[in-house]
Amino acid sequence: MPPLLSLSATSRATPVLLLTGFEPFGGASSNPSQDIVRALDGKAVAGHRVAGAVLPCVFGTARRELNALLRRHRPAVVVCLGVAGGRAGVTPERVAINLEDARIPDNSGAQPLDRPVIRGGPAAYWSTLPVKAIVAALERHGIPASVSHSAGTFVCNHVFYALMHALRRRRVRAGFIHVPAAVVRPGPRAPGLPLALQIRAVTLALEVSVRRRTDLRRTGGSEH
Ligand code: PCA
Repeated sequence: MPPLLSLSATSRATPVLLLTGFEPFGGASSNPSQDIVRALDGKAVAGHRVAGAVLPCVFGTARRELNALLRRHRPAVVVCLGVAGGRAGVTPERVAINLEDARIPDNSGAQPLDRPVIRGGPAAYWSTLPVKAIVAALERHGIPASVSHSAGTFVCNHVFYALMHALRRRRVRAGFIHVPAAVVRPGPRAPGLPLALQIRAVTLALEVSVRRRTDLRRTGGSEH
């Protein structure tokens, strides 16, 4: 069938943007990062095809699945998502650290303490996404956002560190963004953002990640 043939020829030529999220964890029944990935899987963003995948919230397995996705898709850009309940806005992470110290068990019941993600790896890797430009773009659209300097020490940081380690010798822009809880009516007692706004925010973040090779020079630091 000619249309199918030409479709597969186009999709092979189109660079892939790998977008991952996480399954629910810690007793929750949903995870907005999973819902965002499902909404954007297969979509076109800035000349790239989004390949979405949901990772298990399990140390080790998540890292192996991520590495398999990198081998399968050979992506041009990678953005991993996870939820950070309690945060009010969207927070691109600046740094992944070589540490696992789980406050709660992962979805397999494992709870590593004071263990490196990769034995012998450097203490940290920087995100190669334009984190400040992403924040600026979100703010321009009225979406609360800030640069974060800690992705924690649970499975999100584990995946973020493993991602940057896997790509350390490759010119593939990659990083991690924490999204807040999905709430219908955000307020001081219910920090978070509606899911539809989060999908829009991540779409904007992906566009900026594809288009900007260098970050903006603007304030984005914090005192604590
Ligand atoms: N958030 C957790 C793990 C999975 C997720 O979505 C974290 O921040 O580590």
